[in-house]
Amino acid sequence: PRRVAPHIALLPSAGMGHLAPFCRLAVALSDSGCDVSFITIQPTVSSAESRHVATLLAAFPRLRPLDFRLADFDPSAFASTDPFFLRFEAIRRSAHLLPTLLAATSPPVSALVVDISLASEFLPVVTGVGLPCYLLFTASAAMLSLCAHFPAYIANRTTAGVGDVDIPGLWTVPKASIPLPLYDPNNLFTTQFVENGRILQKADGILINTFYALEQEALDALNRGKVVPGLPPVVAMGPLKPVMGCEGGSALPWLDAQPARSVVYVSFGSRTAMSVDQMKELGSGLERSGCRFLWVVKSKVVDREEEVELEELLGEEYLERVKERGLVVKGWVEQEEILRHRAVGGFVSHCGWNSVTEAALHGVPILAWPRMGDQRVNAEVVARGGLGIWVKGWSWEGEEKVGSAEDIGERVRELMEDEGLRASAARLGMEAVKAVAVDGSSGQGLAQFIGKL
Ligand code: BUP
Repeated sequence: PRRVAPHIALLPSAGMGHLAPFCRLAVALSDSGCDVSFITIQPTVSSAESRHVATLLAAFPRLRPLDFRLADFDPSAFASTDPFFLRFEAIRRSAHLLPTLLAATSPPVSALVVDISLASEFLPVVTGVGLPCYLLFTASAAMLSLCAHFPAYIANRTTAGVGDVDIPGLWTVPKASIPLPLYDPNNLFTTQFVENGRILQKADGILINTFYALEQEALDALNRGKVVPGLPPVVAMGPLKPVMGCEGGSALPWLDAQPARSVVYVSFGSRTAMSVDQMKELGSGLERSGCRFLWVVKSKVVDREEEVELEELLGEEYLERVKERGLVVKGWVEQEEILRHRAVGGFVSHCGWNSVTEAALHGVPILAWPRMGDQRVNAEVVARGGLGIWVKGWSWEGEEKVGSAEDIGERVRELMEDEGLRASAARLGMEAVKAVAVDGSSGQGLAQFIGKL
């Protein structure tokens, strides 16, 4: 009998860091012959997300959009919470509405892939209607190890609060690298994180956007039952290939005019705001480095609130002084096109996991400046994996202290001049390309996942 293509529904969560890997997975599955439904939730928190979804669906009309209307949610009980975490909660509390949405699809859905941040609420609902439920973990395998071990850590700790966390089979994550919200057991994010960590064992599989050459140790520890016994298969599929080109090519003509590998690209991701003081110090560090630079500036957590002009943030004089060597832009750029560009030779990054995987895919060395959340855990992966350098003293969430302009300038020069680092990042880039080929470890991971359905 002719085999029918599986129909896979994908449920992403809030924030570009969560949305981007789902878009990539959707296209990879569809390219492999699967029928794909892409669950969307409107309005999105950031405008970057809504533009991204619109572009995806326009570029790939074979993906079926499924509009998920959330239940009413009153965020007032969580006054100072991050807007993205609040949206996670709103989606989580709408889990009971999913079966009705799925019931309306034709052909019937054969499996769900759900974002890790939604796991503990959606997994029981999905398996309750008899469907296989896979999770997509949107950060590093090292971070997945922390997530899987954290419930046991909390249950067995002898002192209140959080200290260094020794992950069985991997390494010790020092207290300073633990995401800040996890220090507080009553934080909304902590509750979600612990509940999601507890339910991992019940999933049919855990998909992850990483690859063996970068995270062999963590992937082996997870799959050999060292981190937690009884985990389902953890399937590395990365680096998932970026899928588009939406807009914002404004930096490209400038890049085209620069010599090969002469430009350092500077970005702290879509949701990490920087204080004005910190930004000025960074600006002056970039100037001191003497290197050419392309710097994407962001001063608000949610892009819809971004109002201040660059001149106001950095001063007209600064912009005038650096204009021969530096392009400073506000708003969205097409990061993947930039990292792929021959003029780019280094990346000062907050180490959001998508950024790390994009740099790895193109063999661009990273100077890690993690600022919050999982980013220090990811920065450790970058440093251990030979993809970059990490200066541990620079400021972190809630810290006023800044990396000094002098120090930043020196480290940026080091990033751009260290031949050994350039070679090891390039090697990793070649490994990444091999991994995602049809017969590579990640290509095989994807094929096996589809095969099971
Ligand atoms: Br900013 C920016 N252009 O201008 P991360 C980001 N991106 O293409 P984050 C652009 O958004 P979390 C821009 O290439 C990556 O795919 C970038 O994801 C793209 O960090 C994505 O790197 C950003 O994971 O999310 O946004 O801080 O904190 O959830 O990891």
